[in-house]
Amino acid sequence: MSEAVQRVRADRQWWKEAVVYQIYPKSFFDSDGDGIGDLAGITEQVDYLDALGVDAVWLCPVYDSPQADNGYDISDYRSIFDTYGDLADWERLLSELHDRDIRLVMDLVVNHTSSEHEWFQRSRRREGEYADYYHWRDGRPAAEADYDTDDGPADEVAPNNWESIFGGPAWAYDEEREQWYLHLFDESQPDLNWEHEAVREDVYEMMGWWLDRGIDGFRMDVINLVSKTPGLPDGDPDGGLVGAEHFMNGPKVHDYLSELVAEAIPDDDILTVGETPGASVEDAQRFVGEDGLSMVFQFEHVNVGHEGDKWSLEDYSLVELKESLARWQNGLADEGWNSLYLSNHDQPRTVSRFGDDGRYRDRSAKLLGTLLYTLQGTPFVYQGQEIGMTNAPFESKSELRDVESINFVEEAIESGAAESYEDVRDAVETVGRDNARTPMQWSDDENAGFTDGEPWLKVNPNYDAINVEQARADPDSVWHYYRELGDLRADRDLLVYGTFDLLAPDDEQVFAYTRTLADERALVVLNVSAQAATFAVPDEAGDDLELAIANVNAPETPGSTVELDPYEARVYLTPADSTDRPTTTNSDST
Ligand code: TEU
Repeated sequence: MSEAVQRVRADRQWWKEAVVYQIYPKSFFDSDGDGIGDLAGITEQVDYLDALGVDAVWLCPVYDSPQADNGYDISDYRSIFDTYGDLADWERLLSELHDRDIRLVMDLVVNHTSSEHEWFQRSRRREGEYADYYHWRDGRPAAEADYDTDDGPADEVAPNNWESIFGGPAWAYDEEREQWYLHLFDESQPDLNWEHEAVREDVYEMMGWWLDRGIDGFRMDVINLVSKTPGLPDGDPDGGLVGAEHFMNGPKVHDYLSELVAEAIPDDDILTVGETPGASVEDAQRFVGEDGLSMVFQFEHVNVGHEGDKWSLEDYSLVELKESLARWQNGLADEGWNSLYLSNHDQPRTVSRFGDDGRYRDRSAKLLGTLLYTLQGTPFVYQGQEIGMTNAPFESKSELRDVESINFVEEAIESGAAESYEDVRDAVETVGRDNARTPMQWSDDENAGFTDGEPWLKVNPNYDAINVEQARADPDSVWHYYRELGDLRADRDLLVYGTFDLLAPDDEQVFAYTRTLADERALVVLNVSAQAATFAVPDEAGDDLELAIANVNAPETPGSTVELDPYEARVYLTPADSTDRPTTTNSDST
């Protein structure tokens, strides 16, 4: 047995071989007709998840919350938001998932709480140890500051010039405590003071409470923001998000993360995926190395084309995207493990962002699925991605629900950068988070079969053509293609543990790479453009490659030159033993 296969055997982990399905509970399935998804609704759809072949579910926050940020503002970590149900509903979901060998990963939001959380209420009243549970500071005399805040007492401004990720100052004044508190997100999401040991102990105890109830892991919200530079000094006013150098990957972030893993994670069978905006490969090597996380969500590839400004999105350069993904593939090949995602509840829909949600929606959705399932790492599929759901039209500001997008529109109009919503509508429809949050499209029934009530957020009007019922009835659909990709990946360690090598890095149309495990090889060729493309198969791709899956009718063997139609995707594999799957061609209807 080769050394490579021995290493695979040694490094096996369920979460490396798993496909994880992300559920945004508010938009998945409404079981009681109030227009809002709920836990019983997810439980009703567990057979759907099983049929799709997912191995784990990442459940976005379902905890008690005033929902200022749709649950990422938690007021009680040990109870369920009543509109979603109760703990009994949650336990039923867990057991139904486990009965189908589907694991459950909960969202851990501990960089901040809701301002309605008991900890914050006691902190603003300076009650005992809670007094220091958050970052409280006196204001700065306005005369001494080169920035302004329209909150707080006259002649006083916020303690420093940091900006919130949701826009505006990162500080709010609290009348009861007569001090300012830090909030890197909405002002109803005060940041916890991780310097305070009692805070960390409370967090670890809470994590233990959920682990005792049988969960299989945590997705950790903005976990690399928990350490701030002591003294909370001003940020570089010209540095993009002002202050980020003092709260992204802060001085003690590795101390806190390795302590969290040591104190709260019993063993590495528990999946821990840290969301780490602004993390580099080198940061990630420490997060998944010495700190002990299973993996992280990095943002480089989803920021390609943004040039540092969330709301301006140019057509992305494939060469840039390939360079970034290849650097992470190679950067974490030996040290740790990659997470793989192309969208989530904060990002535009995959096919609208990286593919073509018009003429080539079906084919490009399959191509992006091929990329997600054949890179090295754990694929995360966001609800609706498996049927090729797209971004949605938002005709007016009143249709928006996302605090970040609403803030953006209001600030643009207040600052005069925009005269009306129309001036920023394109930006909202291209990158706004509500795109990802429109209700799941189950059928062409009213409200896409999501609810019998009035949906909390509009349903994408294209649900009559794009929905689960239609997709499952069509063997050539994106849904069935995702299903087959899952089977292929489950069948071949090569696609899980094989090393990654990028081919033709400067090709502006074709994304091609090999995966290698001992003497087994895979060749993946993707034409990520709406024009035909030619790809010369290099010798190192080797011969005896056979077609394993493609999104158009493709030749059984690659030959020396591959002629690719627009958004054509092919995966060739060297024969493995009897477990190798017969060729599957999921020819499209373009
Ligand atoms: O997101 C953190 C984060 O990076 C996002 O705010 C992202 O930068 C932005 O939305 C992109 O538009 C996490 C959660 O995923 C997000 O839903 C929460 O709003 C946020 O943290 C605060 O908890």
